[in-house]
Amino acid sequence: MPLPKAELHLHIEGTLEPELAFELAARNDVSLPYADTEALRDAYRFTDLQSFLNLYYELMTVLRTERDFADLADAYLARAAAQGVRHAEIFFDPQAHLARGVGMDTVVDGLWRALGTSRERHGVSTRLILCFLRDESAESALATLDAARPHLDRITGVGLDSAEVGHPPAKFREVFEAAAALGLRRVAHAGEEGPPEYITEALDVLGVERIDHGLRCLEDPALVERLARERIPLTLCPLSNVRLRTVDTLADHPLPALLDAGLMCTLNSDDPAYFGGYVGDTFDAVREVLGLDGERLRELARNSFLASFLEDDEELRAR
Ligand code: ES4
Ligand code: ZN
Repeated sequence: MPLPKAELHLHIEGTLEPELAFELAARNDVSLPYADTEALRDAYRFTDLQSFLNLYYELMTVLRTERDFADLADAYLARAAAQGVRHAEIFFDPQAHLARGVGMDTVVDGLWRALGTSRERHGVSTRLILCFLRDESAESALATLDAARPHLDRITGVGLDSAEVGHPPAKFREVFEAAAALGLRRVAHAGEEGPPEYITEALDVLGVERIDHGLRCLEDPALVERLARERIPLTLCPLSNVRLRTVDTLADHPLPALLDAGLMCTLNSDDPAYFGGYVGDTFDAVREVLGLDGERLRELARNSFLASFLEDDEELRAR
């Protein structure tokens, strides 16, 4: 039996497996510039975040209908459940779809078809987190939040993702303020490729409750101390860091140092279809390669529930 856990850093578009991508391409008459799933998998050799994002945005063009989004999310939830996930807080990137003429209704209604039945079908409770693309404008983020207004009963929070360097959190002050005023929870990717200052800015300017990645905090001891003191959760994604060359190998991953520093760490899969594993695979890999013992692994699993947006009683039932 895998450890029961929550997944807090998961881009639903990043769960698009090659087989489903080709199936949806055929269903929607979209042509992909790859001969077959093997040729596509061959393209999964990334040098940095941007090289991955290029493929991520290209492949998601096969997602066109409500049914596509429902199939995508359902496939993820089934896989996650099999690896012990009891609760998933799921990112989605509406701007990437709106830009292709796929409406907010299609995206949210489609995802909700799967999320709304996930508890019964997979035993996994869910939350939806709308991410703004930080390499798009602040105005576009505001327009996206506006477009999401009819769906806010199904959206728990907002996040910030895509190409980090050159797009500091402060660029999105206004939209995060608006989101907070609407009662939305806030998270942001920071310190993945960007500097430690972006982590501080995400906390102080955007008011985020968790930091997605946050690896580069280690370059600033005072920041590490603050994150530990304030129990700010980091949603770490070790397999992602290896594939995007943020760390050389998994054996070099600073997870042990982050835990030793007293940080509230969680383990997550980020874009599992692209990075070689789901969250259970991530737990297995850090156990094998980094030699984390059972106590440390249980601490990581427990942190995932504590850092989640579940309310107390619901949290206990999910465990
Ligand atoms: C992402 Cl790994 C990562 N970093 C930033 N933005 C993203 N969107 C999807 N995956
Ligand atoms: Zn991410």
